[in-house]
Amino acid sequence: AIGRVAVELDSSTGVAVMKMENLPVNSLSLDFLTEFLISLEKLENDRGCRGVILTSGAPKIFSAGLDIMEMYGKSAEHYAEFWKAVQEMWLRLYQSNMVTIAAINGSSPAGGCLMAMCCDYRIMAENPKYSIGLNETQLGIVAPFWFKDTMVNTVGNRATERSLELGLLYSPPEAHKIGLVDQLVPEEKIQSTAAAVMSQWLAIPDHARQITKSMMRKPTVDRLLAHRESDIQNFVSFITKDSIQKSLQMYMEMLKQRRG
Ligand code: CO8
Repeated sequence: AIGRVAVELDSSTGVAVMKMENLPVNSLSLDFLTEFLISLEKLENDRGCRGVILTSGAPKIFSAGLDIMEMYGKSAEHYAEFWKAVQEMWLRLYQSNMVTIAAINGSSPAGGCLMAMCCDYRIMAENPKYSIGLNETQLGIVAPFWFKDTMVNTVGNRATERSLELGLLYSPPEAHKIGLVDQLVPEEKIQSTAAAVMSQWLAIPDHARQITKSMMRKPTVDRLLAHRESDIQNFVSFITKDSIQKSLQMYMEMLKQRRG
């Protein structure tokens, strides 16, 4: 471990807290995704672990989503490798046998929102400065079909259509209203609430819950598995376009200028 994901497993409860610590904003770089996957896999294979609370150690940010620098000015081979890791993260998290709860203690755009949506339950801190959503179109890029599917499974077709076309980032009350998050709590209560919700979920026999989860999610997973290679090719050919590279560059500049 390189130290970008801090894992603490409480062996008396069987609950692990996975804290993302890829400072400053928990962007999902290739290195970070690799470490995240190793940590998740370890817990998945640990019979003593039944539930994971996913949260952030970065102040005010849950995750800034995919690392834009991984999608800018690199080789086609690099883009393909990066995209494969993003797919893998989604596949593992969305299908985890463990109970997964997102304790969203900061902003969560794009890939950050995707990670949260992969969990079984979402609790968000009710800080009005935080926002969550799939804002890809605002960057001039398009969320892939399996991001879209994950959102449809979370909030339904109409809310997803509007969200995705406009690239909406929701405040906590708005996110709660459309069902993008399940519960809002004051920031200082987020970890204790996650632990309490976890114990409710763990009261259900694992086996029955796991089969049910798989029944709900497998068709969505199978759709990516059937098109995994073409999805990588699509990403590479899209992201290497001059116009898309230009959009990303302008977006990065806008992020920098917005500061201060
Ligand atoms: N990737 C790389 N670097 C980032 C990212 C990111 N996603 N987000 C922020 N940073 C950098 C900033 O550029 C800045 O760098 P520097 O210090 O060198 O100037 C540093 O992190 C800190 O950022 P801010 O100063 O902006 O910090 P704030 O606390 O003011 O704001 C936010 C934090 C809210 C996270 C803000 O930075 C933000 O909105 N970031 C962009 C988030 C975003 O739009 N992410 C989308 C990524 S795309 C994605 O996840 C899905 C892509 C789907 C694939 C598409 C197929 C083609």
